[in-house]
This record gives sequence, structure tokens and C-alpha cells, in this order.
Amino acid sequence: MAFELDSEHIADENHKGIEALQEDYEHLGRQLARRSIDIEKLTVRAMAFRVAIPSWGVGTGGTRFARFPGPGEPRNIFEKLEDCEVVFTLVRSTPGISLHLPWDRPDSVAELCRFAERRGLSFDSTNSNTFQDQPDQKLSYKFGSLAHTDAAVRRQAIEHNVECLEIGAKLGVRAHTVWIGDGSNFPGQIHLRESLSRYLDSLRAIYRELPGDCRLFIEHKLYEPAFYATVLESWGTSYYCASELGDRAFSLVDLGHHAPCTNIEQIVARLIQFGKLGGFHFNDSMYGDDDLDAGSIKPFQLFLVFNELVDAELEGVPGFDPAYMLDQSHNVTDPIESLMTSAIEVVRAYIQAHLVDRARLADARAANDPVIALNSLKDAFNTDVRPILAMARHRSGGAIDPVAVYRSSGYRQRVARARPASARLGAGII
Ligand code: AOS
Ligand code: ZN
Ligand code: ZN
Repeated sequence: MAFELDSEHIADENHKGIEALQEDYEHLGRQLARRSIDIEKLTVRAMAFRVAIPSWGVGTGGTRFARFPGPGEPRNIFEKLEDCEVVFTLVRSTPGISLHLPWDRPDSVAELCRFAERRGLSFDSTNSNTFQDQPDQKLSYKFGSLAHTDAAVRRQAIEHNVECLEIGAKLGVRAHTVWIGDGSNFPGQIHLRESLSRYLDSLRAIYRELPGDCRLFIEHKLYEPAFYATVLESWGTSYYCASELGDRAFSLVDLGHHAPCTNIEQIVARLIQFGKLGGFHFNDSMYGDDDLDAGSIKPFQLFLVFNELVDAELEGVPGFDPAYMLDQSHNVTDPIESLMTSAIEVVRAYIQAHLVDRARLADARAANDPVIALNSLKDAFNTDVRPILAMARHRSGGAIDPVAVYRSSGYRQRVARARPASARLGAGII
């Protein structure tokens, strides 16, 4: 049974909002014209922006205490893609899918490709998993994977990543992302330098197998599951490893993987400057990791990150080509609603960053005028660009109000009937 949002339903719902949107859009257009900004150019940019959806994000996540499954959760990669299609149909900026292996390992790669293509979807990256044991697995990752003390475990983890590369090549992905849970939970448990050397050696073995058009992204994370010392704990170590590996290895920044109060936009700027920014996992957090939807706690931080990205884009920094992906765990929301809302937030930050008067900002910096410099950013951030985002969706055939259209479509109720709950799903703490 195929699930499709009826285009007539979207058009009917859009009809209710188009007059108000037109009015708001024209008003904003006049405001921006006074600042010498052409609203139409921004709308074109919003229509072209892409952020990928994680296949694991359409299932309900959990904490180590509990997981409360929602109705109609997808039970396999095909059902996950059906949910991703809903997000794409309504927001239009999310045709790319980040695939997770082995959770999404297909019986037939060709069939998976056809299934995605028919829905206008494509695969953006593969993500390996050596942070869990799988039922058919020979050796355990309890004490690590790529950095394990036992060469046989490291070999097994390397082979898994190489399998991801092979599948990814058939799917046409542009990147393979490696995040490992390796590290230690107690002081003394691992040799801090030797574990990093083992990790790097394993990465070298993976890198050697990288198909020509694919990039290797390594994802750092401050803590968890290794609460005392994580092997790839910071952007500095990530940068070092990416540099050691070669030109096609890059650092991936997951916004949730930093200590509170960390200046993430500065990390982003450093990685751009050193030619090693691979991409992002967007989400938001109060304390740690991908607890919350993008932009729900620190929308200004998201804007400041995009301010660095747009600055590099406009300057034409050589080799600057970051991949944008969401990586979130949805515990209490309908994942489709969270993903749509987050995708819109990311485009919001991108468009706002394009509103920065960069000449004014440069002058303020030259004059050592922090007030005007900050105001240059705040003027952009405080501009309500929602009419641009809604118009971009509308013109691309999506929804003016995606959550409202989704709710009134009855999609969740339909899949709840068609997909009886299965005992265990892949998503948990991710
Ligand atoms: C883990 O904390 C990382 O954010 C990973 O990027 C990701 O959530 C995982 O690979 C999904 O399994
Ligand atoms: Zn991540
Ligand atoms: Zn994470």
C-alpha cells in the first residue's frame, strides 16, 4: 500500500493561506527593498537549499530510561522512505536521505534505488554503526571498535565500513560518515595516545577503500557512551585525523556534540579556514547531543553558524562544499513534524544569514565598533523571513503550512493502521 499526500489536498490547504502569505510577502519585499535586498533572489535561494533527512530520524527515539513508541512507526527502510517522502513533499528542501547501516541494509540495492527514485528521493550519505552489537556479529564492540585493543575487532569494524562504502557507491552517495562510541568510562581504562593511533590506523584502512567521488566524514563527540574519555572527542582531534588521512577526509560538526557554552560558529570558521569542514548534523540541545529539534533552543546560534557558512559561500572559499544533514532523536513528538520543523529552521538560518549587510559589518570591524557589528547581525537575525520560506515552499509545490497540511491529511492515522507496532526499532539514543 503506497502512502501519498494528495496534491489536491495540499493545493486546497494552500488556497486558505495564499492571500495572507501574498500580503506578508509583499510587505517584507518592500521592507527589504529599503535595505537594497531583492526578496525574489532570496526566495530563489530558499528554493535551492537542501538539507538531508536521517533515515533513523523518522522512528521514535528514546533515552536510557525508556522509549515510548508512536503510532505507525516505520518498520523497515521502505516505510522510512515513505515517511521521508512526506517531509519532502511538504517542505521541498529535503530530497536527500542519510542512510544507516546495518539498520537500513537492503536485500536489493537496485530495488531500494528504484523505490527512492520514484519518490524523488536520493541517498546523500551512508552512516556506519560500530557502536552496537548486531545479532549475527562475531566479535563484540563493548570495549570499542575502530580503536579496540584487539586487531580482530578492529578488522571487523573496518570491514563493516568498507561494506558501507560498497553499498554507498551503488546508491550514489557523496559521503560516508563514521561516528564511533570508542573511549573509556574510567580513568586508566585505555591508553589515551595509543587508542587514538589505533583509531587513525583503522580509518586509514577505510580511507584506502573510499570510492573516487565519495568523501569521508569523521564525526566527533564530547562524551557518551565513553563518559570519561572519548577517542574522537573534539574538533581539534577530528581536524588532526582528517589532515592525516588526506584530501577527501573532512570533519563533520554535529551541533549537539559540544560542551554547553562552546562557540560552535568559531569551530565552523576554523574548519572552513583549514579546508576541512565536511558537513553538519543539525539539531539542538540544552546539555548534550541531539536531544531537540534544530533551532528550538538556540536559534541565534544556528544563525551565527550560517553566518560563517554564507560568508564563506559569498567569498567563494576554494573547496567549500559542506553537506547539510539533520540528526535528531524525537522522543515526544511526531518525528515527521519535528523533521519538517527542523528543516524549515535550517533554511530560516541560511536565508537570514544572507540578509547580513556584509559591507556594513566589515566597516564596523575596521572601525572597531562592536555595537554596529553586532547590530549588523541582529538586524538580519531579527528579520522575520517566514514569508520567504513559505513562498519558496509554495512555489516548489509544497505546503505553506506543512504541519497543518500533514495533520489534516490523516497520514499518521493511516500508517498507524497499516503498520502494527513491531517489538524493537533501531532508533534509541542516537
Ligand atoms: C551519535 O551521537 C551521532 O550523532 C551519530 O551521528 C548518529 O546519531 C548516529 O550515527 C546514528 O546512528
Ligand atoms: Zn550526529
Ligand atoms: Zn549525536
